Amino acid sequence: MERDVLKVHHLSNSRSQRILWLVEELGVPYELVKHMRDPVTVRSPPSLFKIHPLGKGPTIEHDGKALTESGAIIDYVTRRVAGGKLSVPESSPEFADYCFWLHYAEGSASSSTQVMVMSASDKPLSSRNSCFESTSER
Ligand SMILES: N[C@@H](CCC(=O)N[C@@H](CS)C(=O)NCC(=O)O)C(=O)O
Repeated sequence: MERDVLKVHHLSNSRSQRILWLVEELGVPYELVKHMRDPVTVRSPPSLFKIHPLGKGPTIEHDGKALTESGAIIDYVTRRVAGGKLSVPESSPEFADYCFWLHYAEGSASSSTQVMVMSASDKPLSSRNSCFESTSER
């Protein structure tokens, strides 16, 4: 069965940069769709909500399905699109560590990191361009 080309929905100044990095490292063919944050609210534009009801970056589309959440996207793309490249098979002794790091990033690590990032700037949240702006100022 012929499969769709992977479509990567990239939101400006966001975590979806990591998925672009991933697909470049994997060397898989993909189509890039760019979405710009709303300049006033800094939220995702309506175009991203049309792809998935959460309207988050990153989101991908593949084989007629939209998938969001970076850990899930990394797992899906490495296994299903890249045939296991950069992934770890279940039979490997490193599989448990692989699962831990893949989910720790957006689980426990992300929430505490965001608190630090958000409190590291004197600018009010409403005047920042992205969740990364406070780190790039320093
Ligand atoms: N845990 C999610 C977080 C997704 C997320 O919050 N993305 C942010 C960008 S870093 C976003 O879409 N913000 C725009 C909005 O929520 O309107 C993931 O890892 O994909």
